[in-house]
Amino acid sequence: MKFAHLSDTHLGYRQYGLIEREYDFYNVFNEIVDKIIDERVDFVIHSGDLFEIAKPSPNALLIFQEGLMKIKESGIPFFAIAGNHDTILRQNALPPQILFKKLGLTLISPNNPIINSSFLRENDIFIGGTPYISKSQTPLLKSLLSDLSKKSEGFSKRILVAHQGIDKYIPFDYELEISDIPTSFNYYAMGHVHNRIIDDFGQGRLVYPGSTEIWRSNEVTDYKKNGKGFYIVDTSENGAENRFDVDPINIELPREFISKNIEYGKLNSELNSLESYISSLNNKPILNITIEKGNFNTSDVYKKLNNILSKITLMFRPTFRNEELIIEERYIKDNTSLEPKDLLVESLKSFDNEDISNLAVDLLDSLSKDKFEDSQKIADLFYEEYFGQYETEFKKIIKQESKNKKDNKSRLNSKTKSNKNNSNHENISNNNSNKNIKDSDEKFKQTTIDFN
Ligand SMILES: [Mn+2]
Repeated sequence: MKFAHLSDTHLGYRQYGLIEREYDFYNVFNEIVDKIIDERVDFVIHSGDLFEIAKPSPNALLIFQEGLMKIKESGIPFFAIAGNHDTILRQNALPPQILFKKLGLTLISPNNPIINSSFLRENDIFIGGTPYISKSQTPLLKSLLSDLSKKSEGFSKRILVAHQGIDKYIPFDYELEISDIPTSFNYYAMGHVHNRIIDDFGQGRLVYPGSTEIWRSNEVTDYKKNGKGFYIVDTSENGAENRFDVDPINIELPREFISKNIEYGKLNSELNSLESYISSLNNKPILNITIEKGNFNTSDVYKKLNNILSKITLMFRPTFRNEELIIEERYIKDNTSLEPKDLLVESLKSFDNEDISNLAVDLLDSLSKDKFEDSQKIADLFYEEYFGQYETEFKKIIKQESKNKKDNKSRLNSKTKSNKNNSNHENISNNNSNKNIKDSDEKFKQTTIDFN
């Protein structure tokens, strides 16, 4: 048995507000689709953050639709869960993946582990998982994981799919401690962490395929070390033990992220060599450039950089460490640069929260370019991520009350209800009556909504 595991494709993400970056994410995804088909896998697992936002643009939806259709035409089932980016923290909200049910995508939910498809049954495979669950709901997450562990008993190949941070790999922002995770699975198909991780855990392997493109510039280091792409997982049938071999399939990213420090005294020669290096590239790079060591007029240097670099890079971000200014800065605070971005990060240090710093930098960036719509989106996303859960706490109380009422009502209808509970997703999706559409809604309330 052989499957492809990928995650965090973030389709629709327009990094730095640049349409070229949006297309980079699409191009990488298309390449992955082709490679998945070439590999003749038995199925695909996508561990969340398929799209950048929970209400993707038609462009992003179309790219995914085309890719998924190719995969479906090759007879390959596609299993997915919703990540934090695919989740709207609102009652009755459905993840965008739901749109692709008839094109071969099956959403995995805790109540619906994948065991019924004929291929999986033949091969005695259990695939269970949960969509992203926020930190405030960790007890629920833990209990769902332990339920899934119980449900998987008796299957010979047990796969868990989740989109969560684990303290061992992401110590400042996680929902699960490694000891919270049941050890009974053979393969932990994880998403959320954007670096690539393959670890031994429990009775198998714990794997984060990482993001498929550079989503934040701090992912460059891992890209250079471990590459980006997806994994092919192969179980050899040799011996009694269930061995899951994990092989990376690397995708060369369309565009380089270059980080360059130049001493002011060597500005001209260094710029020349940088220019000739960039002209050897297929696509315009993103360039972070720091000019340091020397007394110089910042705006003169900026003009020079702009003349040379604006044409040959997709974007360049200059930082100036002018010695004269640095001396003055030391009176303010040691090692502080006068870049607005750095000052902002410095002044927000007391929050000790990288997300808040990122939010501020993103807003500074988009607002200074008068991108008000983008800024609003950035702020909305942050709000939903951070305060949606408090809002939800409040809603939970209201919901509990209405649930009590409903429970009373459903006791009266227990006969019909139990029939419905036995019906699987397929039955529901094939039936177009209003009643069943509502029922399918209800199902998602149990899976996605209760988690928020
Ligand atoms: Mn992600």
